[in-house]
Amino acid sequence: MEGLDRAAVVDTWVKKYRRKYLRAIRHPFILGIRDGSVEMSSFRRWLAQDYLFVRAFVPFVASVLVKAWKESDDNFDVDVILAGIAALNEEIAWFKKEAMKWNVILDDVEAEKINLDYCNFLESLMSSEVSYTQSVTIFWAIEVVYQESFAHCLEDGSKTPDELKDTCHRWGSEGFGHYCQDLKNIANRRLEKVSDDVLVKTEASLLCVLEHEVEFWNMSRGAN
Ligand code: HMH
Repeated sequence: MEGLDRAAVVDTWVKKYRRKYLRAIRHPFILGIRDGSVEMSSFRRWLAQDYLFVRAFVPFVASVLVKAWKESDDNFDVDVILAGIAALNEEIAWFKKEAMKWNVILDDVEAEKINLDYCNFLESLMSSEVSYTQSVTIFWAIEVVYQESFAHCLEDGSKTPDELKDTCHRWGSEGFGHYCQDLKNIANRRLEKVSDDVLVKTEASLLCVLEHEVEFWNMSRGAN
């Protein structure tokens, strides 16, 4: 019974924190993309800042890969994370191309404080003191916020402008959805077996991700 109870820890957290989760995946910035009302200056700010975020996200994901290699009993984990790193390589190239389309000079962009705070949080999780289970759960959470957000902009009834669709497909596509599902399955499999201490830490850091994501959208929108 206990196995059954804890089989889907991540899902119980998403339910428990539904309101916070919705705030991250249905933010006014995303709703503005979906209904076409987003300011182009906001979109350009998001693009530039997210490029810097992704550059910092890569070493974090690399740290998750190292932990998977050391701690995981399933080769599948390394395969999924490695595919994630490969996708991030492609994503960085995409940002450079997209930035040209929007006349954003990436080399001139400085990270805003909210972005730096998020990147520092990621860096704190790169420590070898942080367990693989916690890291991979956080990795899933960061990816799924974008997946759910941008998929919403592609659903029936959305009025996403054509020039923003490429961005939405990057994270809102079915393929990215499957990848997030793989990460979620890994997180759930690991969380089933860990100590209460790791569970408590992971739950707390999951909430931090949701808060950082909301702040990141606020910053992009220019609400700060
Ligand atoms: C801020 N969160 C932020 N940027 C991203 N690119 C992702 C999540 C998903 O990759």
